[in-house]
Amino acid sequence: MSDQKQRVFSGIQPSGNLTIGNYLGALKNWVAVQQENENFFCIVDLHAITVPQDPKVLAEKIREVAAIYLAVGLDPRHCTIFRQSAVPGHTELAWLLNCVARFGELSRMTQFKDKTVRGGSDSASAGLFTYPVLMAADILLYNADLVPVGDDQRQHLELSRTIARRFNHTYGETFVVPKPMILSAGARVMGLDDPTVKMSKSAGSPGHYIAILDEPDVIRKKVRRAKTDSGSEVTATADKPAITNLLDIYSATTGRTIPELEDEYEGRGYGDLKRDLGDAVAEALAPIRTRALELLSDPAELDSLLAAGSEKAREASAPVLRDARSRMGLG
Ligand code: AQP
Repeated sequence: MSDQKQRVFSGIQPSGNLTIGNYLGALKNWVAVQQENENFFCIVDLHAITVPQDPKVLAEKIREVAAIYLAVGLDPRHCTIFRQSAVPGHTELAWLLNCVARFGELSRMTQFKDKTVRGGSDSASAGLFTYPVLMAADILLYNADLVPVGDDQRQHLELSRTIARRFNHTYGETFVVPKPMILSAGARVMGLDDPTVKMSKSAGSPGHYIAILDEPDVIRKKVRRAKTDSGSEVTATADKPAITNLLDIYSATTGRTIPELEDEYEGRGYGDLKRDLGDAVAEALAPIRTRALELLSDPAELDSLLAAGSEKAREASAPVLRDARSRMGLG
């Protein structure tokens, strides 16, 4: 086996308050794999603007995401942390790949359908429609081997693989075909108020999500108010989507298995589960919150970290972009 490090790429949009879904589905796994790999962790601000953003809030959220990346334990010695929009190669490669991806493929993306259910697709931005191509460009630009994401990104990642293979087939071997890294626990955290929809940071009501930066008492209160199912047994079964979700959050937060937790709560009610889960989540997120707030008190330091990361990302991605251009006859 080669001892060469694998390349890892992933990112989060600065499009709201980062949630425990972003933490359990993505960030926690990034931290777990950072030492053995060469990592590029991006703040995907160009993805955020596919839906309307307040420019002032967006600028603040970019720093907030950088602070959270560091506060959860990403170490700049192992990870290049940077802003997508500071590396023009992302948009340039996205255009090249837009000419490789197919309209029909993009039309089948479920996230686009989900995000346009309310407003209708006619008024959605063209950027929201081509978002998965920009995501493919993000990943392929670094020749990433592994992409640690939550389950909701599975379809987009499959499209990135299709685009890479098609490009390689048409123009010659250029891109590494990336593999998803999706863990079982916490891969799809559902809304506290509605366990049939994925927990999302841009969801309107605060009762829907636990934010990574929520105060411990707010977290306990939100868990206490989370929707439950009929009955009283604490089991992860198909007829109990709300309790299954709470057990999944508990398992991913503490590392304990769901059967272990079911045993522990046998004969006890939902109230006990919620109290202990609220405490466990509050305890896990409290040090992250404290550290993130400390980091946010020095915005210049965060900006300089992001500037250094962007420089490294530009250097790492330039040869890949050059190769892709030249293969297409644009050398
Ligand atoms: N509920 C979730 N459970 C597990 N993982 C999740 N992720 C997001 N929500 C959950 C993972 O977090 C990473 C970053 O996601 P993103 O910011 O690129 O966009 P998203 O997947 O659309 O996340 P949100 O929170 O739902 O954002 P908005 O509301 O802005 O669209 C990804 O790895 C994702 O899988």
